[in-house]
Amino acid sequence: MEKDLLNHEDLAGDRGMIDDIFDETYREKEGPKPPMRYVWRNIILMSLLHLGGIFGLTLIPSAKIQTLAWAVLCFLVSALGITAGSHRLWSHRSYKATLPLRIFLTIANSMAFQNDIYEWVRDHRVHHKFSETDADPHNAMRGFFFSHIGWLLVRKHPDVIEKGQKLDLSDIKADKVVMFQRRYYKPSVVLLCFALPTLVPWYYWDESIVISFFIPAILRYTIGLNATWLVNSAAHMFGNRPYDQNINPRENPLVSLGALGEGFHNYHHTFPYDYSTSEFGWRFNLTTAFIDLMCLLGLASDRKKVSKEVILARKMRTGDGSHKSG
Ligand code: ST9
Ligand code: ZN
Ligand code: ZN
Repeated sequence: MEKDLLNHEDLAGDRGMIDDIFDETYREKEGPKPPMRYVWRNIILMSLLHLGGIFGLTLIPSAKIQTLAWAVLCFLVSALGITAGSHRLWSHRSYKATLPLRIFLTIANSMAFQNDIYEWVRDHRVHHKFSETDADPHNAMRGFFFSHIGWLLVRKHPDVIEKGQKLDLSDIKADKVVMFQRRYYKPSVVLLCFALPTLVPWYYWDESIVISFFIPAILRYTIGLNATWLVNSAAHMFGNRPYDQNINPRENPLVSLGALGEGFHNYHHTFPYDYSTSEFGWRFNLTTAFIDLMCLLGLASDRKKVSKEVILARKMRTGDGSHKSG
């Protein structure tokens, strides 16, 4: 059953938290900003990963077709671990998932290696609540590079930590699957993000170990990261704002295509509790199709959806008018 939500009390009751809703009262501290502190370990590892990804690209013509198909499958599964998992389920509580589905999404999430679900959710809720301020971990006001990858290469702004500590994460702490993943995160990543994608082509169809490592593991991981980061960078800068022209996040169909439906970012920041992150159903939105399939199979339920009337009223009130012509 779809559920239409109108006010914050409904939301708090229904989802168990409202800490992904923008806090209009927050003001950045005045005075000089703290200096950036580089984290050289991350700078070196991210550079090596991207060089490895480029090397993986050059190997594509020599790879077996099964290996390429396997890399695509690994991409899709790991991407769903982020989009349907840490994003729409755990950060926004936009639908409910049964234990078997939560276990699958957690495995997929470790394959995506984007920090454990607990940390991802904590950073993502402060991103929505204090969007485009010092308390936003990937504050897009600091430019494309910072919001894309730079924020992972420096120490966090103290306000991210200060505001993040006040978030309600009780729902996440109560999820035993999430806390189990946090406890065993490192071995789960070694196994699921690197070992499994490498060993399957090498063992089952005699792919060379170099190609097995650099395409389904390294290149697939690098593309997954960049597709995700584009939501924070490109979808905060390029595109229309049909729902709220007073905020920076934009509608970016190209980003949606690469990120399985996560580029409808003006809609998403306006209605973060909508399980579909868009008003257009399955269009450019494999994640919505996946969640709908899970509901059909009885593995998910309680999809939250904003009604057409509420969307239209909001467009008229705060939109940039870009949907009227189209
Ligand atoms: C990665 C994540 O890539 C990507 C997330 C993107 C989000 C996108 C969202 C868009 C929508 C969805 C789109 C999905 C599309 C998917 C498409 C897929 C195809 N609140 O962090 P530390 C405290 S990860 C409260 O070390 P530093 C806390 O006590 C890539 N407290 O801060 C913490 O300790 P603990 C792989 C907070 O020292 C302590 O501070 N991973 C918060 O400043 C220290 O935390 C990496 O590369 C908070 N928000 O270091 C690792 N934050 O955790 C990168 C912190 O024990 N990370 N605290 O509770 C790091 O190395 C570090 O975090 C750092 C900052 C160097 C960046
Ligand atoms: Zn979100
Ligand atoms: Zn955003």
